[in-house]
Amino acid sequence: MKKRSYIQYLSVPFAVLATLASCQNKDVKTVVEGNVTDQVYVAPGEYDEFYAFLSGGFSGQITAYGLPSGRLLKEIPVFSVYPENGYGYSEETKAMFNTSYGVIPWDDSHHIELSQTDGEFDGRWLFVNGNNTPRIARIDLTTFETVEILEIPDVAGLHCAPFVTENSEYLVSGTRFSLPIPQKDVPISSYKENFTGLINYVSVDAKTGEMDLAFQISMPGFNYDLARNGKGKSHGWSFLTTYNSEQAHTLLEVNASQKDKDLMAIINWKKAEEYLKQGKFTERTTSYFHNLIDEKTGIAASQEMKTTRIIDPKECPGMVYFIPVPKSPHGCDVDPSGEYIVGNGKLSADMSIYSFDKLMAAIESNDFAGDIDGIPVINYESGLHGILTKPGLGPLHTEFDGKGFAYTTFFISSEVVKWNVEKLEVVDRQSTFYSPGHLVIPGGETKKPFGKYLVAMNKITKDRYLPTGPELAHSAQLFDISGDKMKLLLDFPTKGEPHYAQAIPASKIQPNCKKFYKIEENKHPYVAKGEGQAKVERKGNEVHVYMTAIRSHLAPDNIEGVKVGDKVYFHVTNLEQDWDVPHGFAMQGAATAEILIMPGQTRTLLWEPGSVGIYAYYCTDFCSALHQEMSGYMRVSAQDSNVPLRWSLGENIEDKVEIPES
Ligand SMILES: [Cu+2]
Repeated sequence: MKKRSYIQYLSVPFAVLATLASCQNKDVKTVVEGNVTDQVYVAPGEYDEFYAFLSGGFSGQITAYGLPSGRLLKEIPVFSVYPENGYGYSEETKAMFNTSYGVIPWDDSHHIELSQTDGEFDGRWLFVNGNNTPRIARIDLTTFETVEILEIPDVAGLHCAPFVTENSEYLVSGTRFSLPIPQKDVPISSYKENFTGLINYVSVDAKTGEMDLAFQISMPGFNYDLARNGKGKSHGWSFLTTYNSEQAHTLLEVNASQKDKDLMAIINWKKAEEYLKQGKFTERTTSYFHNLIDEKTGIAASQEMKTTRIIDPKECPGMVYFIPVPKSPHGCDVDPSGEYIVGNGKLSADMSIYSFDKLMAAIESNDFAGDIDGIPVINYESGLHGILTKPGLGPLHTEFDGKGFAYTTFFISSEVVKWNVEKLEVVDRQSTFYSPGHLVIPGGETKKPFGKYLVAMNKITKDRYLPTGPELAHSAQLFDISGDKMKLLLDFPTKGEPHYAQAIPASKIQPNCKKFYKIEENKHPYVAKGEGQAKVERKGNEVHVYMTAIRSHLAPDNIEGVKVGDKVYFHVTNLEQDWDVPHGFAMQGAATAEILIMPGQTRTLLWEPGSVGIYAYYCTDFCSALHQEMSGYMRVSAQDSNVPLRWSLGENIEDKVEIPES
């Protein structure tokens, strides 16, 4: 296949492309040189060296892979309901999808951010943004479960999120689409007068990881695209790329491509903290939801938040600056030293690399080319470390190897280019298959990258895998970057659109991984901590079944006295205290398929029987040789029947005492 045909799909002006170097269309079969099997083969019984977390894009999830094998380890449901374990269906997790727009059981997950301490991954939490309904989620890396989701108010398309600061003080995000704030019914053509962009700072509790919207900064109505925070000498600063500085509101592919350059926003968040302390903010009434799982009960609860604090740069000098950046920028990446910031334009032949020291000197000496809405614009040349000229077509994202080199993906010319950050020289290029978006080097955005592997996440995979109808799997490609030249090692298919990823040494997560929940610490209100506590209770038309699961039976396994019109809550506690022994629970005719209950955990399935009869329930996770026998029956009677409420296990239900209705 001809890679250049992709150009036809893109709306990049041809004149721009024609002047640029074209890629070599290498023969696919000869790209892998020599035998690289040894480098990616992880023998049975051995572990991978790294965990890689890939966002699922439009699947709303995250997938964990092992590197270098590319083996899929787990799918972690985040913003979308998940049939495998009942996330979003179980009564405990339903509240995770509450938002100011109602229950939203779907989203588009984009950027993975691992928590950091002193500029290095600490293996505690994983953060990811929901792009469509603006949200940020936190995953606990001891359990690989989503434990918190915070909505971000008054923004749209939260693509620019959730970028972590050096000690996880904040997660920084910016609105992709500016909006009227507060929302109002205005002509779209009044964009320039009525639309505002917000940059949001979510604080992270250093002990618990709990998130809180600390403040928002009101900005001109541009599109905020991507960000990184400073590290080392630039700690305390955030860098965000923005496009559509034309403030167009229609046919952006043309109308937001008018000017020669766009802008990078530079924010001193320590200064913002000072202004916050001085009370220089406006408190705004709005609505957004904070959903948090209680560690002791395992139950999510939602809180509607009603105020937010907005800081206006016009009233807070020294807090926000702009500098021109090549047209339609995407990536905005800070090198491990914190000195260099890579800004690149998708529509530019060159990449601009900024120097933090020079930016600070320019600010110090008021070296400005004017201002936009009271925000000073630093003179382009004054902030530049230099320009990397014509490295490829359509530069997107850059990561670093910790040895002085940067690696940038080129979407249009389908390649990864390695270049020397100090000298601004290209030193190597490798084709990808095809059209890479993000790339990741384990630790590549931290102070200490593990410059051994690079994974390119490609948008198109034509001809790489066996065809699967009109849709093909997206692709991750693993490169060895330990030597002077990059070496392609492996392709592996991914779930959804692997938007961004981060990878961390397994040694930082593996020792802390939880094996089971301690049953004595289970504070769920409907827990049954042993079969002696299994029971059925009626409260009006609600029936609560306190059920236990242990190899190889469910208790109780005979239940009578349930009526049509009841709401039956199966609270199933998995009594196992052993690693990797979940039990499942499914009820015939239930509107949701099943729940999966981890050892020591309680999960609840709601079932509303619609007609009389005998219904079977069973364990869905093949847990023992007698798994098929792990089942039970429920008898459902007419609404006006007088069948008593009874339950049993291992004895005739007729011998059980009748329970009077309460
Ligand atoms: Cu089972």
